[in-house]
Amino acid sequence: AESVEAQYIDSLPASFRWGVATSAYQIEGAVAEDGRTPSIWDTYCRVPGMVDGGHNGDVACDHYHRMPEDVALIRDLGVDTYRFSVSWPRVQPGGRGPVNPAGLDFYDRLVDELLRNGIDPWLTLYHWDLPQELEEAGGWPARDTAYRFADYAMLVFDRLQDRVRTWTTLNEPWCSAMLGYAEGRQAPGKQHLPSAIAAVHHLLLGHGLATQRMRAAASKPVQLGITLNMGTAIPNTEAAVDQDAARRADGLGARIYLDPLVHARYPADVVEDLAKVGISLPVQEGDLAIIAAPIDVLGVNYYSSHYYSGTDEQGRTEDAQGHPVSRQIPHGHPVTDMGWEIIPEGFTELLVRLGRDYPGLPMVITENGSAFVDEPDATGFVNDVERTAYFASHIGAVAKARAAGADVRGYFAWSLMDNFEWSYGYAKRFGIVRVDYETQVRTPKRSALWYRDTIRRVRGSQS
Ligand code: GBH
Repeated sequence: AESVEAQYIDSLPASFRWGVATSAYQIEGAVAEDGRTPSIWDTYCRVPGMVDGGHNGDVACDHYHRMPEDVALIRDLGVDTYRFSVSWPRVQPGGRGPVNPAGLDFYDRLVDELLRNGIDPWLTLYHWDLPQELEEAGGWPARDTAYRFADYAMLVFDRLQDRVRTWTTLNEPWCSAMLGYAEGRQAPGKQHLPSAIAAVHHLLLGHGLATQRMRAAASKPVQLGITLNMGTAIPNTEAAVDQDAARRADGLGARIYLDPLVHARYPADVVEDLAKVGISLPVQEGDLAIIAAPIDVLGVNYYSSHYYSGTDEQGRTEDAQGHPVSRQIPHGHPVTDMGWEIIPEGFTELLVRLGRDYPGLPMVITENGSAFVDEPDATGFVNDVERTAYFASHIGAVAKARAAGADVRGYFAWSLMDNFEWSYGYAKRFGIVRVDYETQVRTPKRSALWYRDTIRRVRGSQS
C-alpha cells in the first residue's frame, strides 16, 4: 500500500532538482594511487574491531577506475545532479602544502564527464576523510585544522569553479565531531567530549573561512552551503524530563550548528548545559562573524527521528558522571537493516520547523535513503520493495513539507550504489544500484527504476 506521504509526490514542481549522492572514501578505492596519502579512515579501518568484518576502503567500488561507467549509470537514471565528495588526501597529500595535480585531475575529469552527460556536479569538500597527518597534529579539536581546511578548499575551488556551481563545505559535522571524538564510533575513534565540542567549533570555523574565501574568489555566481544530518527529536512522554532530553538532543544535534551559521551565536541553553559539565566552546573574537558568512543553501540529510527519555531504566535523571540522561527509546516503527526506525512524518516535521525557525534559507535534501538486506535474483536484479517504499514515503514527506511552507528545492537519494558503509563495512547496502564486490558489476535495483520513473513523471506532470 502507498503511504499517506507518497500521495504528495506529484505536487512537486517540474523545476525540482533530483540527484544521487556518494562520497569519496565510500566508493573510490585506489587509496595509494597518484600520490594520495592515508586519511583517518584508512587508519581507523586497520584498528582491529573498529569496522565490521575488518573491511576497508582500499578497493570499495573501484570508482576511481570506473568513473565513466558510473557517470553513464547516473545519466541513465535521468537525474539532473550528482553529489560527490573530494578526497582531501588525494588533492593535498598530508593536508598542507601544494596541490597534487594527479589527484585533482581525477575530479577535473569527473566534472567534465558529468557536464558532457548533462549532469550538474554538486561538490562536497569534506566527507570525513581528514588527512592522517592533520589528525596527528591535533585533528579537528585543534584550531589550526580550520585554516588548513580553508586552504585545501581554495586549491579545489581555484581549479573547478569555472565548471562547478554548487559547493558544500562539510558533510555532517555532527558525525565528525561527536562520532569521531566523543563516541569513538567513527574515525579517529576518540572518546573525549571536550575535544568533540572543540571539534564542533573548529569544523564550523573551517566552514566559515572556506565560505568567505570561495565567495571572494568566485568569478561567477556560485551556490555555497553546508550539509547537516538532522532528525526530529521527539519527547518520549509529555513529562518535563523527557521534553528536556529532547531539547538537549536537538540542541547538540541541530541548533549548535544552525544558530551560529544563521544567527552568529551559539544557542544559550546549549552553552549553559555544556558549562554545567565544565565544557566551553573555544570561541575567539570574530569567529562567529566568520561562521555566519552568508550561505545560499542548507543541505539536509535525513534518515530517521528519535524519541528521547530523560530518565534511565531506574528512573534516574543523571548518570555516574553527573551528566543528564538522554536515552533514545524505540517506538515500534518498522526498522531498516541499520535498525533505524522508519518515520517519514519526522522528516516533514523537521523541514517545516527548519523553514519556520531559519526563514530565507533554501534547503536541498542532500541525502536520504535506507539499507535493507537485498536478495539478487540469478541475473543480479534486486526487487527492493522496502527501499522503494522508503523512498516513496520520504520523498512524499518532503513534498508535504513544501506544501506546508518549507522551501525545499531538491532531493538526492543516498546512495547511487552500494558502498563502504563506514563502521559497518560492506554488509549494509544503501545503493539504488547493486554492486557485486567480486566482479564490480553494477545492476540498477527496482528502486532505481522507480526513482527514474518518478522523476520523469514529476517533470512531465507539472510546469
Ligand atoms: C550519512 O550519515 C553519511 O553522510 C553517509 O556517508 C552514510 O553512508 C549514510 O548516512 C548512511 O549511514 O547512530 O543509532 O543514533 C548518517 C549518519 C545516521 C548519524 C543516523 C546518526 C542516528 C542513529 N547518521 N544516526 S544512531
